Amino acid sequence: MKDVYDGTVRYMQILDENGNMDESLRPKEITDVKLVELYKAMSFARALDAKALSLQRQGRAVTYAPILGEEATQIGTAAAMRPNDVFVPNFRQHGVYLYRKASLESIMLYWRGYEESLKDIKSINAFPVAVPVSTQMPHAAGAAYAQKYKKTGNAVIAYVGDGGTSEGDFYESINFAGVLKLPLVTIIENNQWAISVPREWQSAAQTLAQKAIAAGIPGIQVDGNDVVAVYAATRDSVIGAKDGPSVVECITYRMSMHTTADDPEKYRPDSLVEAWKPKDPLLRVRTYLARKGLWDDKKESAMSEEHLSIIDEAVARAEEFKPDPRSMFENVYSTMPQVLKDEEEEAVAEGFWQGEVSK
Ligand SMILES: Cc1ncc(C[n+]2csc(CCOP(=O)(O)OP(=O)(O)O)c2C)c(N)n1
Ligand SMILES: [Mg+2]
Repeated sequence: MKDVYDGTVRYMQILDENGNMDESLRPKEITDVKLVELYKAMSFARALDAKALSLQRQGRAVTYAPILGEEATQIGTAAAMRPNDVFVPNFRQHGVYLYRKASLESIMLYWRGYEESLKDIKSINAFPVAVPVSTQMPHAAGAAYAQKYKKTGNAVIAYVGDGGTSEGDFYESINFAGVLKLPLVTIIENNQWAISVPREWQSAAQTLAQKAIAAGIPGIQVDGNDVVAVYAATRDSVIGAKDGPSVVECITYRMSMHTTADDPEKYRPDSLVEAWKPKDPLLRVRTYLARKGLWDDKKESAMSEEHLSIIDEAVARAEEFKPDPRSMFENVYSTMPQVLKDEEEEAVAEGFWQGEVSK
């Protein structure tokens, strides 16, 4: 008998819960000034989250998937992408859309249920939201194949949840990418829950990053609440994508509900959430910046005010939007069946949705 494979998975943290930075691991481009920018971006994502949740509760959004607690995973990975890299989300990456400069109004329209939402994402090299779990992964692998075939030099950064890593689509995609050495970076946003299914019921594997080993590609685990480590790991993967794919597992925590259709109190004791509060991704950056004299309460309240006014303005625009009922019939069939044509005609004639049709 002999060993034929000897694998390890490494875990990286750079900025700890108490705001202490491991300078030896800190990427040089993450200056203190950059850290202020990342802090602001995470704070903006959090402000939007609170607003969207409250709009949904008032019946002003159809549904919403909160990202509370996952801001460092989203902003850190987004910041590590290059302008022409392709971003493939599942359904929880509004923070990434925001950092990549999708319009806020367009994001709000998505959660208001309009087909016209997220139209601007082509210009930022992003894919649309994919609700069927892990179905974005084969698309991402295909997009990575296209990048390689066309020799663009771009990477494709795809997101999948801890739950999504149990799907065949996930394995097939990283396997395909491994064999063909595609520029695919897979971010596992491990928030410890797949609706009501906890991480320990998801897989007996000790880490989700080790799934990369089976595909013959590198996998790393990072503190997903540490924006510096998330950035560093993703940046390494993005740069390494010219030689092949990799997996970055970000260990974070879903502090809120799965979506507004869910009540976590039915299956998750509060004590579990409490235990993660000291690991908050914003808190540690603020502690670090405050210690360096770069942040204080005055700056915090000025920033919050500015963020709220930007958000309120975008919400107002989204609420004024008049949807075209034809939009929900388009882009499904090349030749629409008669029954749908009839429904479309009826919807238009009745001025379905807010009683108005845009011309
Ligand atoms: C193929 C498929 N099965 C089931 C569902 C219902 N569903 C929506 S999200 C979700 C859990 C996803 O968990 P995870 O991948 O960890 O992502 P998270 O929601 O935590 O971000 C499930 C089961 C779905 N959308 N698609
Ligand atoms: Mg999850």
